[in-house]
Amino acid sequence: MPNPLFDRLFAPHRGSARPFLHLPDGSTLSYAGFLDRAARFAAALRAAGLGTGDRLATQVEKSADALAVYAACVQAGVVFLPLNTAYTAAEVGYFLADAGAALFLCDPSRAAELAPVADAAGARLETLGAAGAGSFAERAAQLAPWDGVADRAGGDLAALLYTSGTTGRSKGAMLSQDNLLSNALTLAEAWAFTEADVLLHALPIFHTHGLFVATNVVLATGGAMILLPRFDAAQVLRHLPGASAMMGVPTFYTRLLAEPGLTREATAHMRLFVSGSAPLLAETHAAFEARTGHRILERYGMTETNMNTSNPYAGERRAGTVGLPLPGVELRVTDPATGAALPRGEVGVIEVRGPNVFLGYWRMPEKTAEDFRPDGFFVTGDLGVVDAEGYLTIVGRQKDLIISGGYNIYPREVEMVLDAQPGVLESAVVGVPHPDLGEAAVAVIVPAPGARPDPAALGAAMARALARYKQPRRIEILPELPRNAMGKVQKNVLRERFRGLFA
Ligand code: MLC
Ligand code: AMP
Repeated sequence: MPNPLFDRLFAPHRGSARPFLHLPDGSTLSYAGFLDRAARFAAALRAAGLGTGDRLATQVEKSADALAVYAACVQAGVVFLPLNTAYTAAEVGYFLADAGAALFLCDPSRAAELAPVADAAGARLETLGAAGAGSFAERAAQLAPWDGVADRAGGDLAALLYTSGTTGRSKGAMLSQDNLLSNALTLAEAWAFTEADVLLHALPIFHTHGLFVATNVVLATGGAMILLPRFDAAQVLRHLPGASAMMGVPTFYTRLLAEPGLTREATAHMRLFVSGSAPLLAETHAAFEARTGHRILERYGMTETNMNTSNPYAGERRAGTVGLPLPGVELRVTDPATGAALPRGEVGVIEVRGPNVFLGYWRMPEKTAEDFRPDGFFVTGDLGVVDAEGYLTIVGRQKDLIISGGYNIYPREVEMVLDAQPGVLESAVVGVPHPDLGEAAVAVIVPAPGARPDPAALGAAMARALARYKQPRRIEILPELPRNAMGKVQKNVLRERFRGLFA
């Protein structure tokens, strides 16, 4: 039975003794071993009653098993929904309910805390820990590997990745098999990946970058990955000699530059460094080249669209730009007011169309309709300009969004938590430059008349509601927020005022 994603990315490796994952404990998992693990998980999914189109949510630590669950979902036709390990129980509860997840896998250490939210959402809870621990892994170990493959079409849903909305409510981006497969094949070719590659993988695997860009490109070409639990500059440097390529967010590169061990010799055997998910400063690009001789290849993507543009592998990599549209991706820049296409050289909203662009937002037809043009172009909300040679530069964002260390923070979501606290009249959350994270969130609070909000209480309220990375690094108190004639909060004024906070 056809299942394009499984048939192309996974099935060709069946029985292969080639290495797929080099793990932190020094062991190596072959493709055959990985697929056996996945097939046992697929059997466990089926035994739990999950079938094609059902949703499986995971909030688990990065591991070979966590990746094998992704493979199992593809094999069994189950929609994969990975969640950031930093999400609080309150955040997780929303995703489970909104997605209608049938099964939720969490780390054994958080089972007690998360059981009530899984229960409330009607999701069955199982656990998955490191190295075969957890009820789901134990159950799978008892089962024979499933040797079937679910029947899926290219247009069928493969994954649901949540991305926050400007209204504060997260939206599930529906990614089809074709969305993921087309992008994996395009990137593998554009970046010249082969089975000889070893990718140093230090990104989280619950977002597009680490999950689809990194993992699918390797699966498509049969190379291997050094799977590190998280980014740690010293650890990355230790593992570089065994790698040929690395993908990271800009913070990876600024942190590596702070290490004296980052030298031309240490990176001599590397053939490619890729950056994305947030703007890479031209000075970081230049500093990295001066130290290592490597010109970082910057690309631009989004959860909803996978990767859209990339600097060329063989041609000129222009610092400060995100390169050219990838093959098969159409890109235009339009007037934010009229939607009319703009000529090269003019700044406008970036719109994209192609096999990489998602199906729409889960159970939000109005929101989906709002973000697509009638001719099928998706409005990214990023502002950009295309130069005479076709290179795209991202100059800003139309959407109110902070990108901190490659994670998105939607100010509205944080403001809603702050506004609900006693003594807070209103709040505004803005992103200001941060040397390590690119941008960091700052909350500006206006106290209610006569009130003196307690910063510790505000911090505690945010810790209950929001993942740590979303919690503002600073809370500033002002008597009022700057507003324009229409009464709209002038966030640019606040950004200017606090731009030196972390300098
Ligand atoms: C961690 N913290 C963050 C943070 N990451 N705060 C703000 N922004 C972040 N990105 C919190 C921690 O919880 C901790 O809290 C404190 O900040 C300091 O942590 P740290 O030890 O310095 O952080 P670290 O664990 O090293 O993580 C930093 C990081 C990580 C940059 C390595 O955030 C990371 O791996 N980012 C990659 C994100 C990513 O993959 N994005 C791709 C999205 S897909 P405390 O309690 O100690 O104060 C996408 C599409 C595309 O965007 O185009 O790719
Ligand atoms: P996410 O919603 O997490 O997928 O984040 C997608 C957003 O990250 C995009 O809409 C851009 O704003 C931003 N982004 C991704 N890659 C780049 C890049 N290379 N330069 C600047 N911004 C980027």
